[in-house]
Amino acid sequence: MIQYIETFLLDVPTIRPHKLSVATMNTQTLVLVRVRCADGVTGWGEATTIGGLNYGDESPESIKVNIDTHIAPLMIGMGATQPAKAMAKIRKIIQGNRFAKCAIETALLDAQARRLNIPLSELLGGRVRDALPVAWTLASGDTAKDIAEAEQMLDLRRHRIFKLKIGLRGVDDDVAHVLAIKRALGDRASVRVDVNQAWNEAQAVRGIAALEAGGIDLIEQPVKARNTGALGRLAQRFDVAIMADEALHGPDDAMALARSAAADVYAVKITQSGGLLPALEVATVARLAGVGLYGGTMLEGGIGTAATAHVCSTFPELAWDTELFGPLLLTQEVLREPLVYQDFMLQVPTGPGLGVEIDNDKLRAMARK
Ligand code: MUC
Ligand code: MG
Repeated sequence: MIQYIETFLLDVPTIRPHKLSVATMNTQTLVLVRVRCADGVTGWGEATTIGGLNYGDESPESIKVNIDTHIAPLMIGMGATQPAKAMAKIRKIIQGNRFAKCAIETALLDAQARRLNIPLSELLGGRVRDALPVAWTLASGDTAKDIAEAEQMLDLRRHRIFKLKIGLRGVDDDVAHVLAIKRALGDRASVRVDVNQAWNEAQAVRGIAALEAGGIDLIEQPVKARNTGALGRLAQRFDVAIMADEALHGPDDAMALARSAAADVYAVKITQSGGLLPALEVATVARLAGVGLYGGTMLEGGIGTAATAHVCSTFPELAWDTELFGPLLLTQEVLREPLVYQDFMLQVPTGPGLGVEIDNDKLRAMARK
């Protein structure tokens, strides 16, 4: 039985300012959820947003207050050993709040996998891979700094896929910035861009043509999320792969985008999908529609990153790798042992549940008072 649900907000400084078209992040706020069950098992979940309400329609504070006030009271007393049943009830009663639902579902699945003494991936159907290639986002806002950062990541053998955040400056300035980085890195790295919806269709046509000619591999969410018509026209017009990110809020969007052939690749995010089980559905729609998969992040800390890693480890195809670097952007760690990044990959944890443990002393020190 679910006995007790607690939520925590942790404000963690980033290692450097992280500049997106919608926000500059100097801290990331982690929302952690602890679910305690009557049989003594505890599960953890996490949700993060980007720049408060700059990126999406949930904030860390709204996630916490909606769990505390509306979701947790419904769940107390429910059977803890049937996470899918509990979540079906929550999804029926609670509208929206995908991020809050994701955090809760993660905690329930973590608890159940711990109870069964298996890694979470095995509860989700079983992993087909033990390590995931991880992209790094270059978003210092400065071309020379970004090149130096990329060189350092290559030297450390931590990343050889780089995603550049653009859309804050004019199209020509952004293209010059991206192509300078691509020229410096050459064939040693895959260089991709995330426009975070900043371009209109005409700007996108101009920008993507130049980026494609310069050897860029992937263009993420160039136009507004709801302008899926333009996204589809761009996907058809260009050879370079076009990825849907903000346009994708779960299985229904995955299906609608597939029907209109609006994207070549989906960024699968557990929070944007509304949980791990809906994220698996997004991936299934993509597979059936011939859309490529990419393991996306909302810059989560260790809990949310581990959860996404377990989900992605079950994908038969993961053509575009992942960007599960969230914990590496943060200056502090709330886990007892950090996730392992080596040889350009994140190791999918092998212990029971999420396979990571919260350090309670660190949690106490880091939690917002
Ligand atoms: C996004 O839009 O993809 C992912 C990586 C990063 O730097 O920002 C996020 C959000
Ligand atoms: Mg994106």
